[in-house]
Amino acid sequence: MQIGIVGLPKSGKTTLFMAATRGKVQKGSNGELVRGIAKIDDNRLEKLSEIYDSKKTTSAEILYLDSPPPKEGFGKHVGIEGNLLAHLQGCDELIIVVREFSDASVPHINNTLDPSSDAVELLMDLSFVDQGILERRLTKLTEGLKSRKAIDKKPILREQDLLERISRSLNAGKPAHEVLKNEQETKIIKGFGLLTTKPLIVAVNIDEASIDRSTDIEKRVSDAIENNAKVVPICTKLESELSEMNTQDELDFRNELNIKESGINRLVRASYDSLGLITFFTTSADETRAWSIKKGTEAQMAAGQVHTDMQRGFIRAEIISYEQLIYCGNESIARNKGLLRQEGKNYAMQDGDVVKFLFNV
Ligand SMILES: Nc1nc2c(ncn2[C@@H]2O[C@H](COP(=O)(O)OP(=O)(O)OP(=O)(O)O)[C@@H](O)[C@H]2O)c(=O)[nH]1
Ligand SMILES: [Mg+2]
Repeated sequence: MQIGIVGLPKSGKTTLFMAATRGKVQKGSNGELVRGIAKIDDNRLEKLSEIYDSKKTTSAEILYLDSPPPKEGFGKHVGIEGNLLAHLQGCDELIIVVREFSDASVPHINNTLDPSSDAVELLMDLSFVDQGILERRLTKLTEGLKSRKAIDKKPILREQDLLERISRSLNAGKPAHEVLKNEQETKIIKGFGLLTTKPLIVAVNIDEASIDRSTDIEKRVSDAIENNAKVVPICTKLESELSEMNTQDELDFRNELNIKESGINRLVRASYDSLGLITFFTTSADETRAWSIKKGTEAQMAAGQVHTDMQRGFIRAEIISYEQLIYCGNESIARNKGLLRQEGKNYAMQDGDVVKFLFNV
């Protein structure tokens, strides 16, 4: 899974990116965007690792991509195009960063401070890109229609109708994904890389002083956008400072500031939800590890995440839910109680499943 970060210049994209990835980033070569891996915090992982006395504990991960500052320097808002567009098209989700923090030393591109209107502007940028893609495709389809026999025109006309509906919806400020009625329509537009078919999150980069008003700010921005994107207020500067501390200092600091949950965790959770992801665990004395997969993924496909051999030679999966395992205290008690289920290749994995894949290659 990869998530692209977009936003107006100096909105705090890189600060959010550095906080989410705790600075573990790779500089992109050849005009590639900067990439970084965010580890997904999950309390369950440590507990499982203790039960199995694992040597190593590995979190699930999400890849973030940071949009670069405009080549021309600050001052002109350049749209989404070229390399940036190509990278964003390859993302599973986009995060739009809008600025609420005020800082005289960091100018705002529009000389305003209005996260709602910035969010609307960014959503319009995404729609504009999609309109361009649709227009080019519609022109091609019209050309194609001229040379076809009536019988061959049907699929083209169906596609044309769909693209025109999407285009009208975009004009009304609504994202492409709201138009799609069934699997078939989703399939037709799959290869086009429309940005507004992707789940969107609006991260409002707030001042530390605004933390108490988070709920208000969230509601205001949510109301302003004609989009069901999830809005997450987050103080990126503070989060980025906290992410550089060791775990105990970070915890003490959060308690002092009365911030119960890290903003980055809330953001990652929002991503998880909008991408429809769940977590399953594999455990052994060597390693306890969390994996993220789409809700509804079948056991054999899930096995493929761990190792292709496990998918190829899949026999069955031995599964217990995290809650049941914790309740029992360890695996042998759970086994004696008959709580380890044997599931076949079509079993739909559930969040919190602790799994052993049995396979034969
Ligand atoms: N006071 C304050 N400054 C912030 C906050 N968030 C970011 N900044 C500062 O704003 C400046 C721009 O932040 P960046 O994260 O680089 O913004 P960006 O969107 O990546 O900017 P470009 O890549 O240049 O478009 C930096 O100097 C940050 O330290 C905040 O919440 N409060
Ligand atoms: Mg930046």
